[in-house]
Amino acid sequence: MSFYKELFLQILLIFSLIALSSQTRYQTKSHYNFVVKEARYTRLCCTKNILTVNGQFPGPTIRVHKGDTIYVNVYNKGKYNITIHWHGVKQPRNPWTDGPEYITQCPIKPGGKFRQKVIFSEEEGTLWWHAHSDWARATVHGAINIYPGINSTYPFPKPYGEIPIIFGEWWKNDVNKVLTESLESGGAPNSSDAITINGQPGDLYLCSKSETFKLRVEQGRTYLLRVVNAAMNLILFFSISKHKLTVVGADAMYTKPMTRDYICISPGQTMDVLLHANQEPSHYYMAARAYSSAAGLEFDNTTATGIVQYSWSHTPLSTPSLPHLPNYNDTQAAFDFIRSIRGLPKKYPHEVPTKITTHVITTVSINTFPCPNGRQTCEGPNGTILSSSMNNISFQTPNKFDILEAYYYHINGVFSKGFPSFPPLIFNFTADSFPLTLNTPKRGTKVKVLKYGSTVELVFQGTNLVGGGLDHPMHLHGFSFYVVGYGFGNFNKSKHPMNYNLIDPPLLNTLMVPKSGWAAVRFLASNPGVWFLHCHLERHLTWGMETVFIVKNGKSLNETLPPPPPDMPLC
Ligand SMILES: *[C@@H]1O[C@H](CO)[C@@H](O)[C@H](O)[C@H]1NC(C)=O
Ligand SMILES: *[C@@H]1O[C@H](CO)[C@@H](O)[C@H](O)[C@H]1NC(C)=O
Ligand SMILES: *[C@@H]1O[C@H](CO)[C@@H](O)[C@H](O)[C@H]1NC(C)=O
Ligand SMILES: *[C@@H]1O[C@H](CO)[C@@H](O)[C@H](O)[C@H]1NC(C)=O
Ligand SMILES: *[C@@H]1O[C@H](CO)[C@@H](O)[C@H](O)[C@H]1NC(C)=O
Ligand SMILES: *[C@@H]1O[C@H](CO)[C@@H](O)[C@H](O)[C@H]1NC(C)=O
Ligand SMILES: *[C@@H]1O[C@H](CO)[C@@H](O)[C@H](O)[C@H]1NC(C)=O
Ligand SMILES: *[C@@H]1O[C@H](CO)[C@@H](O)[C@H](O)[C@H]1NC(C)=O
Ligand SMILES: *[C@@H]1O[C@H](CO)[C@@H](O)[C@H](O)[C@H]1NC(C)=O
Ligand SMILES: *[C@@H]1O[C@H](CO)[C@@H](O)[C@H](O)[C@H]1NC(C)=O
Ligand SMILES: [Cu+2]
Repeated sequence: MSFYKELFLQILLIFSLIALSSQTRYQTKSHYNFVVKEARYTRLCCTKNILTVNGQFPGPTIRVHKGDTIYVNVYNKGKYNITIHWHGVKQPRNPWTDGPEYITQCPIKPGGKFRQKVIFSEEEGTLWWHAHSDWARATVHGAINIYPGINSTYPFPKPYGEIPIIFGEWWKNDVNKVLTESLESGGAPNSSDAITINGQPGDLYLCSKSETFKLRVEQGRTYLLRVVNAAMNLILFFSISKHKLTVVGADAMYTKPMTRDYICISPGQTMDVLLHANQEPSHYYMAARAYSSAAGLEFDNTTATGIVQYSWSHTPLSTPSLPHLPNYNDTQAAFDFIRSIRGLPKKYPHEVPTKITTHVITTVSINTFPCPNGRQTCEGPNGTILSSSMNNISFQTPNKFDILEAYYYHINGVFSKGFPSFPPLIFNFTADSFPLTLNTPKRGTKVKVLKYGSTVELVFQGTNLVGGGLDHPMHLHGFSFYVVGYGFGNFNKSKHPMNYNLIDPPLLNTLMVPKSGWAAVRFLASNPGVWFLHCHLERHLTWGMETVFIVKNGKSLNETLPPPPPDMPLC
């Protein structure tokens, strides 16, 4: 390149940087094209085809301002049925394009297309999108950055840079094979072979070092990490060597700044985290590793790394050291962190429901079905088939038609009402052992119907059935809820509500129900439609740890479900 051309480009760059930094608006788009297709990727010395959006893994980032409405044209150029979900986007009065397969829509078949409207309202911070059919979300996912609205700013000084940190799980084999094999065996699906940070496993895995994710920083600057846990089955600890992490947001709502050595994040959750690059210019490892509380459960026990690389430090003094992470079974460390996240009611006025019209208490359980006569392989514990349930119902997802359209068009036989509001059997949910007869749930497609405007208190009670209990990240579509209480042991409705936090609870869409414990949330049912409620550990979802809330129409037109878009995929 000639000297003058280079000079010209340099000047252009400087001017565009000045323009960018003085700009209060970010670069956003109102229309996106998502082409779902296979692409070849090499990780851990093996090459395989994975399903992607636009050939990218992780997929493209969606950038919007608070309150925007966008359209995403989803083209299915792959071999499988697919749907896309906008995780944590409340989609007021628009369940039609929310995405969960056979819950709100029929899948987009190979060769098909669906134009999905995504309506942002109160969300601000980080969310993500992902496939919501079978296990496709393992590789079909990406971040959503929601910038402050017009004339508004962050509740902290504007960060110098914003970087997505997306955790994933990588299997050497095709994830569809992993799923199919586990359904055929009745046992637990194989653990993943690697954890990834922005698609890369990092230095500690075979053939990965040259592509390790690098975060380049300048000393003295502050960066906003937009952290997404897109892993399938792993709650994760994450930390950066010699640096503190300041959590300022969770699930696209700002939170009271909280500075820690590590974070704990479950599948489905997102966090906005400030990183102050305030150390000696050098290279520092970031690392993510599993938190897995279930006794004896096999899990991916590997460590993903990335590198924080200060500019002007081309020759780091020595190999960087790994940050300290809590032990894989340190429930205390996980919950000390999770329970400390608080809302910011002064800046973002809270309206925590205080008069509750609808109480729902539901167990979340791992279960087993006895081996049916004639079946060859039952590799669950003691020759059973693994399952899971809420209030002892293992949810059977319809496979011919979706619940939302069945509800809207009054089509019988797709779902039934009457999801129980309380556990059908009261026992010591968190005992050390149980009669075997408690292990087997019922099968059903039961939904809970809520009146428009009801104020709901929903308590999740973990049980220790089959395997002694573990944590469950429960996710609700269409709403954010206030997490008003957590506890270990059995929930006691005359005792525990007295200690609820109604002052500054965090407003989340995914919460972690502690191992051998419970968690309570409250929300206002003001979004008519059909909304999925499920564990975000993919294998639990596969086994039936889910249900559906149907919120009926309110009185006025603005509280009523509008008709579906004309191009709803057909079954
Ligand atoms: C933003 O600020 C400008 C200038 O003060 C004002 O004209 C405009 O109405 C504001 N917009 C909104 C949405 O508040
Ligand atoms: C699952 O793991 C077993 C044991 O390591 C292995 O034989 C099998 O091929 C794996 N299945 C898949 C689909 O990767
Ligand atoms: C995890 O892996 C480390 C070695 O990498 C090993 O020392 C430790 O025992 C493993 N833990 C579990 C629970 O498998
Ligand atoms: C965690 O695991 C270690 C060994 O891997 C064990 O020594 C320790 O007791 C466990 N802690 C808890 C809380 O289960
Ligand atoms: C396995 O099944 C046998 C016979 O049904 C039963 O006696 C035993 O308690 C079971 N063990 C477990 C761990 O479920
Ligand atoms: C339930 O079981 C646990 C574990 O054995 C025990 O600590 C607790 O006291 C029991 N609770 C009740 C109400 O019996
Ligand atoms: C679930 O329902 C089945 C079938 O009615 C029953 O056998 C089992 O004991 C129930 N389990 C629990 C935990 O309620
Ligand atoms: C619930 O708490 C109340 C008040 O502390 C207590 O009297 C009652 O025994 C508890 N119920 C159970 C089932 O533990
Ligand atoms: C709908 O409109 C009515 C009357 O105009 C108003 O009272 C109500 O708050 C509105 N509801 C929503 C959800 O905007
Ligand atoms: C894809 O979706 C269609 C429509 O619901 C369904 O009939 C078909 O069985 C699905 N294919 C697979 C492989 O699940
Ligand atoms: Cu779960």
